[in-house]
Amino acid sequence: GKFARLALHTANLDYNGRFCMVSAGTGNKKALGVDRAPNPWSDISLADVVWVAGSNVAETFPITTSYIWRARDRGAKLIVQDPRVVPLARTADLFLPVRPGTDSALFGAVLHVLIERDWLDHDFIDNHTVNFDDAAAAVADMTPAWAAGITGVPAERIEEAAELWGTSATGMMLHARGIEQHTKGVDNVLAAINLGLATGKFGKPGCGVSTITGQGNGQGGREHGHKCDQLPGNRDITNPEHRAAVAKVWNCDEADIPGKGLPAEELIEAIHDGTIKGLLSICFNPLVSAPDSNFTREALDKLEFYAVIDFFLSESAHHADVVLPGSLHEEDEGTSTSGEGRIIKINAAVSPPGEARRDWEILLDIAERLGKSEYFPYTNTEEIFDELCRASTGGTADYTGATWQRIEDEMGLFWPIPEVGHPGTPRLHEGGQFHFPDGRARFHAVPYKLSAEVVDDDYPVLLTTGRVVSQYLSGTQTRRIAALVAQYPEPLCEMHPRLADSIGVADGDLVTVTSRRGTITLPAHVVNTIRPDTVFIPYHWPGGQSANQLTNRAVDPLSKMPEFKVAAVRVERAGGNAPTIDARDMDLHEGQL
Ligand SMILES: Nc1nc2c(c(=O)[nH]1)N[C@H]1C(S)=C(S)[C@@H](COP(=O)(O)OP(=O)(O)OC[C@H]3O[C@@H](n4cnc5c(=O)[nH]c(N)nc54)[C@H](O)[C@@H]3O)O[C@H]1N2
Ligand SMILES: Nc1nc2c(c(=O)[nH]1)N[C@H]1C(S)=C(S)[C@@H](COP(=O)(O)OP(=O)(O)OC[C@H]3O[C@@H](n4cnc5c(=O)[nH]c(N)nc54)[C@H](O)[C@@H]3O)O[C@H]1N2
Ligand SMILES: [Mo]
Repeated sequence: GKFARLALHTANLDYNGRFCMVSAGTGNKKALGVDRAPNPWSDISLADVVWVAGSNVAETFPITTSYIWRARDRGAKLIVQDPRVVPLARTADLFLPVRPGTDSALFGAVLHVLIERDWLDHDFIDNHTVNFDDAAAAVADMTPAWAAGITGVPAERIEEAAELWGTSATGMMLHARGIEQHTKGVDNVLAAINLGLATGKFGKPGCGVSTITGQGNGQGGREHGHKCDQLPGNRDITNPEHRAAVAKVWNCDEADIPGKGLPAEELIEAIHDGTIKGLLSICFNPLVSAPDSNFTREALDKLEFYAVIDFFLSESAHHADVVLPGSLHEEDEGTSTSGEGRIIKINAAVSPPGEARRDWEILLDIAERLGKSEYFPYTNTEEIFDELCRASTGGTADYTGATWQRIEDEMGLFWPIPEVGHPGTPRLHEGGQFHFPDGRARFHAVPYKLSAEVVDDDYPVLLTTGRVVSQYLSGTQTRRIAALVAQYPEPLCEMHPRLADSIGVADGDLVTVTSRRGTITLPAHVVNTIRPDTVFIPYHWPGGQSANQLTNRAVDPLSKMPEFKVAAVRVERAGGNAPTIDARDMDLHEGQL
């Protein structure tokens, strides 16, 4: 962040979490005043009910899953909300087979039932929150019967979810990209938090509504100024006091820090329309990971100058003028902040090979060539960390008391750590204290909205995208590892037998999937663990195998998160005379999923 602002002097810096957990971050700040998981993961094991909404935890967060098993060992109930019977759902007490893009209707109906049955924590609502009445008014008409029509989840299961959540003394809800990567991702998160606030499930052991952050340092990245609107300590780049505090530590004039820049998808659009002509990217493979990849490719081709820092020649790097070989995390030393808000230390195991350099050394060298070395006087990464801690002092993500020695000795430290010697803060909101001047959390009224794209005669099937266990993100690393490629060598189009029958394909047959933006051909994977009106395609592959040829660039108005989890598509048998089908008629039959 400091390099972009002071060495390149650009406002236009953003981070790949813009495609990952920004909807959760925005929702958390609006409702709780702070963007961090409210609990350490050890709280998951203490919950009497665990509700997993839009996360395939067993495949994407195997370590987090073990905390859920510990809760199960104590007898905790498990609710899973997903259009697919993901591995964790096989053992759930209650499965909510939600139609992609309709989670806020489901959460709204659960709040409706909680109110109707008075499964509320009135003391908590009265003393620690505001705006309950607005939230309640917004769900007055959201009956389970109404929500069943929208979500495809039977009304009785919605009632059962409300009962499990509303009558359990403790409960944790965990959500990830399934509810967040939507044009109403922030709404979904706010609707989920409403359920925690209504039942007083914050600030106590075994209680919380929490996002499961994605990438290793996804949390740290969004705290310390990689975002277009942020400065270290989770500070706001448009706030004069915040700017002045950071300028003091950076030893620059406040006016030298540029203002708010464009978020990632708008950056790609500004490149496409010619407003931005140069790009430096580090740890980013937008040709595979950004929505609407044909549009992204056109944008990259229009750049007058493109430099990439990566350890592999990624698909995006093929479009670069200059590629600077950077480092793997095994080759570098520093801290990373986990999804729990725990700062951990990563130690180098090996040195970068050949002409590769450590990422931070590359940035420092570029700063020097630009004549800005006065701002980057570091001789090692510990000095960078110490400065970052000072810059965070007084911010929400306050690292003041963190040192490398303590992080090593104490197996990580949870922020805020506002003074030297402070023990850190594993659980937030204890005593019902939230990060607002009045200390109260905010309920939000969440009306139900449609996704940016809805199914119609031409594109009658819902597409959702995500991950498989053996591949990682844009695949630059895992597509090179034979044992992982052997497990899942190419993307498959997961579909229900009823959809497969209606288009005349069997498991393994090639299907062509077409959206308004692109078309790809891939084998069908016929499974009875997905809603019949939905297909799922993992996104780890480039080019003609890329799910992002199909996805939509529409973003959430507040978080600027693209809608990776819903697009309207046509699915046909490849090459053949495709029978016409209407998956809108393919709702669940009683007893399915
Ligand atoms: N093996 C592996 N692990 C990973 C990664 C990886 O690439 N590979 N990536 C890491 C990163 S950066 C991230 S962000 C996380 C992501 O972790 P997750 O969010 O768990 O993974 P996804 O597969 O993106 O999506 C989760 C689930 O959302 C469901 N879903 C789709 N649409 C909807 C919807 O509208 N509503 C609901 N309720 N559910 C829906 C999908 O069926 C899917 O099962 O995983 C991390 N861990
Ligand atoms: N359709 C669809 N698209 C999605 C998603 C989805 O669910 N569906 N999920 C989104 C999510 S949650 C995420 S997080 C993004 C991820 O999107 P990206 O961040 O673009 O993908 P990555 O594969 O993590 O990494 C990008 C590049 O960084 C390089 N790299 C990794 N580590 C380092 C390092 O330490 N130093 C350097 N210099 N380079 C490094 C890798 O080789 C790779 O080329 O994708 C998003 N895109
Ligand atoms: Mo992510």
